[in-house]
Amino acid sequence: MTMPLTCLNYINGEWLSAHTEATLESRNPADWQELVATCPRSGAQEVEAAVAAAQRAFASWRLVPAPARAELIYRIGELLRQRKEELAQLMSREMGKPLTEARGDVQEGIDCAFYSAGEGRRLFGQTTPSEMPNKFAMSVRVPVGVCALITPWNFPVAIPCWKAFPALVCGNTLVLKPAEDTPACATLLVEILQEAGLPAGVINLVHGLGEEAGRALVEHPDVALVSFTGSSETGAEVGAVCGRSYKRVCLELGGKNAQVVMEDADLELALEGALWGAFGTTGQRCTATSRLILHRAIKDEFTRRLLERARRLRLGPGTEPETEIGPLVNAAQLQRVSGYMDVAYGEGARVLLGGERVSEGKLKQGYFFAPTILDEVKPDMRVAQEEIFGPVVSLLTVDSFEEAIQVLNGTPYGLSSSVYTQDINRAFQAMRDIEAGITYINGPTIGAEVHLPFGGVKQTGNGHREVGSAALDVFTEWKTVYVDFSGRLQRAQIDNRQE
Ligand code: UN1
Repeated sequence: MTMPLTCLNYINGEWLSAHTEATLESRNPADWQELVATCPRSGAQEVEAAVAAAQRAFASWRLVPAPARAELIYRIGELLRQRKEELAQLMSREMGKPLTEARGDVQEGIDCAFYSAGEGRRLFGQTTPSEMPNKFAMSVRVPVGVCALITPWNFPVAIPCWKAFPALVCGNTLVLKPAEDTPACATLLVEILQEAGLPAGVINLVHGLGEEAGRALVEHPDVALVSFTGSSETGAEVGAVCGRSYKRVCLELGGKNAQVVMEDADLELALEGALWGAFGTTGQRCTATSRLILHRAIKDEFTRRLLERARRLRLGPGTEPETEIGPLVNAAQLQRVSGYMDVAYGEGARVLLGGERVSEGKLKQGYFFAPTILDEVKPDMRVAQEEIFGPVVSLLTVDSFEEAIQVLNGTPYGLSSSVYTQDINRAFQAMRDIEAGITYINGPTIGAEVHLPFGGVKQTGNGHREVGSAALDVFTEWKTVYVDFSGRLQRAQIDNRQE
């Protein structure tokens, strides 16, 4: 067993403990006896220091030319590449995802570094002719200021990276409050940012609970922007606080993503997609497939094959190479997912597979939950409407393509979606009519790439998108500049009108 790590806050270029002695523990969810790390349980005082440091650093960081800021992000990308395996191993121990997936998580961060760094030489604005003679008109992007990044445990490297790198290239300074379940991943990531040579105060790290450190950060008057990924309930609260204090806020919240399988689909392909989408990352992705909407003509055959394959999925610690499904992240999530089984029984759904914790042999000290398939689910049942965030998929039966789209759209969320069909007309109809930020044709609901916008509609978000060039719209303000070189007062809308 490896010695537990002592994670510290990183404020103004220094590693510091909190003012209080209180610490939080990060334990391996595959074996809760193993303490992976401890971190400070920070509060308002640490947040105050971190925001002040970010505020001071902003004065000079915003003036560093964007291509020079980008050089540092390229260096971060290189360092992440060198330390990919170390980060992946730590992630797998700290939050449980299988190593192959943990490597993918770090890779997403690397991709994001190189993509964002490229923006250092773009960050395009616009020029357009003025309506007045001898006058120049343009718009340029300027940084927003101190940004608070509040990130979840399910992508402990990718999500902080995809928020931080575009924000930094744009000239903002940051305070990162990572999830309390993954302080070690966040600490190692910030060490890499430090090693790359980011000036003191440009990135600050404050560990702690959402209710304490997170709340203090969101409420802090010098924070100009909050980028939050988490539950819709917390997101609504974050949004309300930001609304009252005129902060810019970007919310990435829940999902109830569905995969439709039509009667003309390539069933084997749809099956692979369903298994990966529903059970990959133990269903703990906001993009996870939690509903399978099956055309009646293929329902029985598809279900038979799904059961056969899902039954064989190997549960285990993420660090073991043969593991396909890791544990849930903590006791609270185990309780939440188990609780939904009571809901499912109560509503009259049929549990075809799983439905319970698995604790045999070496799994006895872990938060393992069996891959679960619920049948006879009706669109309005809670298990078909609410985000469960575990390896649980609900089967819904439909009689037509129109009904499939209607059922797919019939939840308060709208993140990811998928349709398996060979019919090009249906594919295009789906792309047009599905209410979601992301639609896959003949691919599962998970697997977004970092150079395209990521985010959702309805209660999944508040109109913003992460990554891709869309991230620039989150992390910059437009400044419109008019330069009048006529040497006289020119009144727009008035002096150029004869009538
Ligand atoms: C998330 O679950 O919050 O598309 C992010 C995917 C990943 C990102 C998921 N690339 O599943």
